[in-house]
Amino acid sequence: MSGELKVLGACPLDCPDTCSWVVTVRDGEAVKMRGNPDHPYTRGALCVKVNRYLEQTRAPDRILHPLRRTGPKGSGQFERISWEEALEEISVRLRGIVEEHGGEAIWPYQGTGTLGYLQGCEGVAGRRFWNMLGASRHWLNICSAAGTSGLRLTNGTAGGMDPENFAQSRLILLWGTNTLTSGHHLWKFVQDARAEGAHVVAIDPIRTRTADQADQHLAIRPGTDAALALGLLNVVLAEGAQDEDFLARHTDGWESFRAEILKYPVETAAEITGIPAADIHSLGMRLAHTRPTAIRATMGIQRHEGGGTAMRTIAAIPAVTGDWRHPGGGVAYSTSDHVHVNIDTRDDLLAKPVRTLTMTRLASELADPDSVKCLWVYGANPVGSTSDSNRIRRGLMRDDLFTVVMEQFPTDTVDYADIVLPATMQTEHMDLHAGYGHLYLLWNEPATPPPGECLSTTETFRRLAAHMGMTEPSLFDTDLELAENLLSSGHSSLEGITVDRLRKEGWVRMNYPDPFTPHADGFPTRSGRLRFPPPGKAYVPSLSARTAGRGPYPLTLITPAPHTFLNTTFGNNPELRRRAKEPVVLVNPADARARRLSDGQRVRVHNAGGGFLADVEISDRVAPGVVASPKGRWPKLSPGGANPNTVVAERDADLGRGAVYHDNLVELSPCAGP
Ligand SMILES: Nc1nc2c(c(=O)[nH]1)N[C@H]1C(S)=C(S)[C@@H](COP(=O)(O)OP(=O)(O)OC[C@H]3O[C@@H](n4cnc5c(=O)[nH]c(N)nc54)[C@H](O)[C@@H]3O)O[C@H]1N2
Ligand SMILES: Nc1nc2c(c(=O)[nH]1)N[C@H]1C(S)=C(S)[C@@H](COP(=O)(O)OP(=O)(O)OC[C@H]3O[C@@H](n4cnc5c(=O)[nH]c(N)nc54)[C@H](O)[C@@H]3O)O[C@H]1N2
Ligand code: SF4
Ligand SMILES: [Mo]
Repeated sequence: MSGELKVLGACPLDCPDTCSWVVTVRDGEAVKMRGNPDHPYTRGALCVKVNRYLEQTRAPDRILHPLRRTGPKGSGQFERISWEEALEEISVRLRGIVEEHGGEAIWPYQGTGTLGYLQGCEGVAGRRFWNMLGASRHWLNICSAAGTSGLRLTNGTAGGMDPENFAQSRLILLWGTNTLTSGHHLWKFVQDARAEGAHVVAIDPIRTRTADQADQHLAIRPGTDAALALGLLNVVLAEGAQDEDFLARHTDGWESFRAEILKYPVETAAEITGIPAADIHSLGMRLAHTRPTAIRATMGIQRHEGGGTAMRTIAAIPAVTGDWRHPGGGVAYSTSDHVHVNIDTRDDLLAKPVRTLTMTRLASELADPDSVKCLWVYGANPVGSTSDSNRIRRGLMRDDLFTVVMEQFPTDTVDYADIVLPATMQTEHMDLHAGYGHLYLLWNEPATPPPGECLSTTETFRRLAAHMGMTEPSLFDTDLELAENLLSSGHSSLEGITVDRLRKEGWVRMNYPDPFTPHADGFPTRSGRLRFPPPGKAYVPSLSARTAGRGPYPLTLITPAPHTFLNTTFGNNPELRRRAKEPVVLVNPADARARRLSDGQRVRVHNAGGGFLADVEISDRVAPGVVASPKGRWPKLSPGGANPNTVVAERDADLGRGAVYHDNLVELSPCAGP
């Protein structure tokens, strides 16, 4: 093939912005990737990570062939085998496990490596095949489950504002979200609002790069957000600024919630949150008198024991102020619940109902030899990203466990695989995407053929089904058929959106009005009304909020999104690693002094679960008692071979069994080590 071609695609990563990209293909090779200038949310820019995507597709450590383990588990020693051999060995092992232990002993463990509806966790990838074997289901609670549950309890849906409408807001609360790192395309709309006079407040225990750019930063004590929400609403009530008409028409439980708010005067909220009462009062005054107010809350808030309730109570704010009436008012957490595609996993193929295994409970499930006999990992790197990773490693060492990993790169998880299957990257396979921070559907057309013997997830499962002699026709649906089926839900938001159109145009906005006021006339609950949190349930303090400062592990550790990696994706990219430098832990000067730690000194951050190494960065970006070290490092590329998930416990958040990545207690000890 000669000549130059432009191919439209979509960023597959777990990021709210789901960018539209344009790949230039010259003589069959992808030579350039750019943000699509025509896409209203992408606006021509990708990000520091994905600017290196093409480089990653050609990286020398890319896995290009099926592999079989030759060394001990964990050693990462493999030999190359053919697809035929891999499929045969897998078929024999899966059949044996199903016969001896039942299908539920198989755990298809799928992460957020791609959010594609075909190849990734949002859709059908593999599930029909797993249903034929009666494999366990998988509860992807690792990311946003607590907040989603909290919002659904309150609003009946987690889908709130269209982030583009932030341009019309006049008060913007960036609440537990590091926008400039974890989804920077919103910033343009924040700036548009600012140009019209909007006031921007960051509410975050860390003075992040986003907080630096905001008009005001409130350094909240971790895990106390619901108390702040109640304190702010207390001021709104004192001002008589509640929207009585909206409350009467569209909410349930207002009287008891009002009583709850009255228990949190600003002084009480100040004591709980560590934010000066004057600051809570002045923000409460702004909230009372500024319409529209937009709250951007993403996942940071809910990675805590009380995180589901925090989102639930924050979601009550725009119902009290009536902000949902106005374009530019409300809460934006995730737009996922606005996407009404038809996810047809064919559960009728299951011979009997099966159990659901919880993603963050991997360590405990693997510790029980009767629970899981086959772990099938795809789009995930649990040794790097899942809680309690030292125990996960111990489980993965089990001789009787059959571990298959479908991967692009030799991650720490791959090191424990019995069989590794080479996976395509986004420029090499077809997919359908929606964003969780905007209202567009995107099409990803492959730009090049896969390198080596890499196969897409869908193709791998088609081949495996054929190899195992399965004949159920839906197992062999092509990618285009799967995509057509996804768009066939009949929901009005998808009317007129076809695969053909998406392939031609690259992206299409779903049929929602612009501006979008999803709850101006009520909520998708059974009663049509918002449900305020019940009495006594409006604030659930997190572990750290209850116990920090006491015992052998007095410091609260936050492990937020890193600027240069996306979870552990890109954790092996040399240039991004160079920019990320050595792992650091932010420590307040007072805490450093108390431990006689100096700037740049290497310490072990540890608790009963384990520990990792990082260099101290003494900084007033964190308050006394709080330390922070970003997620996303590959353990084997980190000093000491460990990352923060060694100290993250398996505990659940209060709702949705969400993970508690920012709610762990640690101590810092000097370390002479590597
Ligand atoms: N300490 C701490 N840990 C966290 C968090 C935190 O805040 N703090 N956040 C959590 C969150 S929000 C999330 S979402 C999870 C994510 O955790 P995981 O879902 O495990 O995601 P990644 O670590 O990015 O690993 C994804 C892997 O999928 C691979 N991959 C990408 N595309 C494909 C594909 O098309 N096919 C196949 N087979 N593989 C593919 C990538 O190469 C990568 O190795 O991490 C969680 N971990
Ligand atoms: N560059 C980059 N972008 C990413 C990711 C990445 O790894 N790197 N990850 C992607 C994924 S999987 C997700 S889910 C999103 C997550 O992105 P975010 O939703 O931004 O999540 P986090 O980075 O976990 O936390 C955001 C902020 O919440 C703060 N925070 C922690 N605890 C509390 C608290 O108790 N109260 C308040 N108010 N704030 C708190 C943290 O300090 C942090 O600055 O980002 C996506 N985008
Ligand atoms: S990671 Fe996010 S900001 Fe970067 S290209 Fe992908 S969708 Fe866009
Ligand atoms: Mo996530």
